[in-house]
Amino acid sequence: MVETDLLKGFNYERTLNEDPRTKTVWLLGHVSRKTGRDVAILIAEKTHFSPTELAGFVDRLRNVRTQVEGNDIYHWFFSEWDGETDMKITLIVPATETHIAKYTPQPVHYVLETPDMYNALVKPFIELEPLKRIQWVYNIVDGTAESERVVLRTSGEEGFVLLPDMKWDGVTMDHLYLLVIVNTRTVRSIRDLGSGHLPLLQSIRDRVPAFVSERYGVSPDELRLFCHYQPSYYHFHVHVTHLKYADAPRVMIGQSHLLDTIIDNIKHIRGDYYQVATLPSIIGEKHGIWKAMQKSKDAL
Ligand code: M7G
Repeated sequence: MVETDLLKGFNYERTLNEDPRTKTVWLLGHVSRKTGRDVAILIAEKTHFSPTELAGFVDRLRNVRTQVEGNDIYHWFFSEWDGETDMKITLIVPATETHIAKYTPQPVHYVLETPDMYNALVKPFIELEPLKRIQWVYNIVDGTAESERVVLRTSGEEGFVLLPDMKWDGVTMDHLYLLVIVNTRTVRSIRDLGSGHLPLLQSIRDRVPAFVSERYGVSPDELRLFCHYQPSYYHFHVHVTHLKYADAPRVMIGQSHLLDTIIDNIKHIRGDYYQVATLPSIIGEKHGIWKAMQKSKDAL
C-alpha cells in the first residue's frame, strides 16, 4: 500500500488533542489493511503562508466584511473564506516607529535592572513616552471604546476594568486571554507599586479569578495572572491567561511577574520592594530603553 492509500483509508474515531496556536490537530482512528485493523494517530498541521498565498492576500482583504472592534489606532477583523472564518486580522494605523520596532525580529537581551538604572534611564524614557501611546487604554477605562466587551468594571481609585485582550479570538478557551486595566493613572509599571496599592492588587486577586470561573468556566487554578516587565504600554495592567496557553506571546521567564508573587513581595518582604529590587527584564535591541542603556555605557 502506498502512503496516500494509507491516508485515504484513515477512519476517524476521536480527536486526541488540538492546538489552535500551532494550528495542529491530533486525531485517533484506524486503518484497515490486509493484515488486519491497525490503530492510527494522524497529526495534521496547517502549513505556513506560501509566497503565492501572501501575494494574493492583500486582494483578499477587500472581501473582509466583519470588523470585530476598533480602539484608537488598533482595529481587528475576522476574515471569511468560503463562508468560514479562517483568519483573525489586526491592523495598526497609523503605526509608529515604536510599533515597527516591536514587530521586527531582533536580538533580545536579558537585563538586570537596578534601581539606579531605573531612575537614570528607564524612568526618563517612560516620562518621554507620548500619552497618545496609551490612548487605547484611557478609551477603555473611560468607556469610549470596547465598552461592550468589558465584562467587569469596579469603580474608584482602587477600581479596574476586565475585558478580552486584543489577542484573544474570544472563543478558544484553552487560549483565554483577558486584560485587567486599573483605573488609576499613577501606576505605570510594577516599579511604581507599593504597600498603598495592596487593596487594589488584592481586589484584582480576589475578584478576577472567581469572575472568570463563573463567566468562562475556567477554574481559578487554571489561570495565570501576571504583569510584564518591561511592558509595552506604561499604564498598569495585569494579563490573565489560561495555564494551557503556556506559549502565549511574551509569557516568558524573565519577562513575566506573577501577581501573587508581587503581592507577597510587597506584603511580606517590604512595602517598597519594587523600588529597591533589581528586576530582570528582556529587551530587544530596537527598544528605546536598550538604546538608552547603550548610550549611557558609551558615555562612561
Ligand atoms: P504589554 O505587557 O504592555 O505589552 O501588554 P505586550 O503587547 O508586549 O504584551 C499589553 C496587552 O494589551 C497585550 O496583551 C495586548 O495584546 C493588549 N492590547 C493592546 N492593545 C492596543 C489593545 C486594545 O486596543 N484593546 C485590547 N483589548 N487589548 C489590547
